[in-house]
Amino acid sequence: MLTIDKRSFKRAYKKKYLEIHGEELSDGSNYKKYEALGSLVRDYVAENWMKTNKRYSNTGEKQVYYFSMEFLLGRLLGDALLNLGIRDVCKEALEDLSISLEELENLEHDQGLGNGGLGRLAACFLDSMASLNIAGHGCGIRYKYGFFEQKIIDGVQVEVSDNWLRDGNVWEKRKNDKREIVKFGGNIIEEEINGKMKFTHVNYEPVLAVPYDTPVVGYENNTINTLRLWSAETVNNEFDFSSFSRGEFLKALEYKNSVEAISQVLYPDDSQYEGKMLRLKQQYFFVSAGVQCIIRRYKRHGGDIRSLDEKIAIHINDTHPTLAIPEIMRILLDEEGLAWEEAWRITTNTVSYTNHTILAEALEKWPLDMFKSLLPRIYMIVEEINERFCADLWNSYTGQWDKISRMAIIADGQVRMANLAIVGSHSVNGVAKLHTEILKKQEMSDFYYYYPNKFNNKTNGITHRRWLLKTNPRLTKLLVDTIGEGFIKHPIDLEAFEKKVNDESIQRELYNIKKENKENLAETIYEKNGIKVDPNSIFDVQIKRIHAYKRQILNCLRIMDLYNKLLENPGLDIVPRTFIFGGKAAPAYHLAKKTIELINRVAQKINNDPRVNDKIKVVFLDNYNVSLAEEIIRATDLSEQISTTTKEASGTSNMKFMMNGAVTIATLDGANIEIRDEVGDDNIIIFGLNSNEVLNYYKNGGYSSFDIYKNDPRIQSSIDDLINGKYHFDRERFREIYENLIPYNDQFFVLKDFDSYIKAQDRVDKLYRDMNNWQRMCGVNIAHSGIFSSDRTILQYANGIWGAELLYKNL
Ligand code: 26Q
Repeated sequence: MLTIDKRSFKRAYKKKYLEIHGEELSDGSNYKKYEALGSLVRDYVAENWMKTNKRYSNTGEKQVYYFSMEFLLGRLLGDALLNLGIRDVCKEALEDLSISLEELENLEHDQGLGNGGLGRLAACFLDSMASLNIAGHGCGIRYKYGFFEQKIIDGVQVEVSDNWLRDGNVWEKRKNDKREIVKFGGNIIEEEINGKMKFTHVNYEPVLAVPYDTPVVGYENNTINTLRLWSAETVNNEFDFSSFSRGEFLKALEYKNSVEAISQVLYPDDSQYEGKMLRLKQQYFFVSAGVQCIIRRYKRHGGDIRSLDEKIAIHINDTHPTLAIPEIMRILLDEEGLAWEEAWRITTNTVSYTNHTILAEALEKWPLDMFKSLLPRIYMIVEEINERFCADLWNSYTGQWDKISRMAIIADGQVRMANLAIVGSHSVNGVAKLHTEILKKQEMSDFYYYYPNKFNNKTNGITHRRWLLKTNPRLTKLLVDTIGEGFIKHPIDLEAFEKKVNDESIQRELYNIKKENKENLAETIYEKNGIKVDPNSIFDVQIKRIHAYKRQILNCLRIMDLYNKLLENPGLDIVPRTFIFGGKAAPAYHLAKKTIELINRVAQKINNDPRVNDKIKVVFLDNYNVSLAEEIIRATDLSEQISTTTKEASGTSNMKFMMNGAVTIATLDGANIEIRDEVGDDNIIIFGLNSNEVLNYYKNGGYSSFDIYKNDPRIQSSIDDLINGKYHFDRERFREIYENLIPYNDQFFVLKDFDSYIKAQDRVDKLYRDMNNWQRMCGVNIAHSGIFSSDRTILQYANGIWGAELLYKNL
């Protein structure tokens, strides 16, 4: 922990300001003040960063590398100040200088190198690894453009590029001396030398991978780990001036652009299979650079290549980095000269894999010819892995062609990344109990029966440092005042709060804290959307990627239904509600974009109808990202977790909401099940089909949305409102949504769950009227949220998968 007093902080800050801007502090803009503060904090971090790296070299402790296409970090300044333990000093010192720390913090551009849950999980895991003193580092891509910025124009999502590096990035450090070369295309020459095969890669296109390192600050423990993100450059970065004289400069420029394209953009797509060559290039690019650099460092410190797996763990975040498996094999075979069997043992012991989705569309498969021409040597290795694996399968399942072809890594002209990830790793985990059970019993059952010991569950978690301490200082203070500081290092100790939740004065405090947070959010809503919302109404929130399986449509239909009821019966006694939505749709995902438009149209209609305005309002907040999530989550009364059961692998916002004292309305899907088990049925509102019912419908059919539509006049009128011009003069505008629900028979059981959802919402209305009991429920949720700290999750990964010793225990 850094000790620094206010006076020396002020002195250092003024000096820093002068140093980087060449002018006096009082003259500068807030952004310049932010830059100086960021730069000073980075200086504070630098020494411990170096010491941590030294410690890792000296102790030889196992190094864990978390490979991920996405890291959704959000802003870093507040996090760093909190974890360094200097936030209060810094805040007070800046106040003396008439500077507001919050204002500076809000100027930082979100680091949005991720789509959603998977990317944010990676960020939470980095924070927990550093805070638990685990030598765990991130490896990914430094996208020049992050996840697109969303604007809503006329109710419609418009995507704008996220040029997050435009004003510089104080946190990253370019490391020229740690560059790697990644080879694409070309041919492989095979020769036999002294009875051994030798493979030489020729005519390839070399791409330079340049690392940029970002410090990951552990909580008050002096540990600073590293997130290493790779950027693609041409090997000869300078312009070849001779090409000018030959008039070939356009070609040279084209080449430069094509190389740099590799780290240009994050694919804004977390649902559909995108068969883009560029994405395959991105995957091999960062995985190859990462693996080469890990092995180089390991050898530099005298490590024996034969015991690599004892000192290195590589974790792959979904299948996106699966090429790490053949890449390690390539280095062990071709560069280290190991025999296949030994290389395979080392590789599989090193790699572990997490699956994050059971949506079939999201399973990655690559066309063989693309794979072969882009990665010729890697393809040969994958082919051999497949041949050996299929031969083993043949021994166990002789004659069972169907099973063998289902399990094969290469089949139907494609390379199946999930199969490669399972075969080439020693551990496969799901991210919540139900999800893991579905993987074992359904999606991956062939593999589960073949490798029962590889499969395990690691229920997701979130870092309570960002999502409670940083996000909700008011609630944190109440918790510290009532149960002491222990929970900060041991979040499970939040349980002590349960004893206090029947205390009326605590209930009142919880109410007041939520009220203040709601007032702040109401201001933001007014600034962003010009809508006045009542902080006394129930803040009912659904924020997440827009996707059919997450069922924003169910929520929206229920609002349309409530609106109809209020028009029919203006005296209807309901607790006023503000429905808040946020989330981005993949640009090519038509239905999701229509959903956004529908919500905005419904909002427009309802918000402008004075007949219902003292009862309901609807708000769609644009450009949902980590920073906006922080503001919304601490101000939420009701957390909507209403996915079609079996479809949401875990969900993590559900955990953030409960930790901030929201009550959840949920289906028994993903980690909602574990949340229910923790808080008990009285403190969560559950509705809808259970997993067996859903699986049964998928397997045996028997569901007809039309029957429900026909027999329930209430549902019928809301559905008809989609196409009768009520929400858009162009009646065709929302036909796609209508068709998904009725003629296409509602794949996600929106109509089936509708009635039970309405009843659950009526229960919410009743419960909210008893404010003491509601706050008691909120308190129980907070008290039971400690288990969902990612510290718990990371300890389970460290002990159960990585075998990472906790040399510097901080528990
Ligand atoms: C695949 C191919 C081509 C282009 C993009 C993709 C792609 C990109 C991102 C596929 C999937 C993703 C991201 C998936 C994701 O975020 N899954 C979520 O992971 C969370 C953390 O485990 C879970 O809590 C969520 O339930 C799960 O949806």
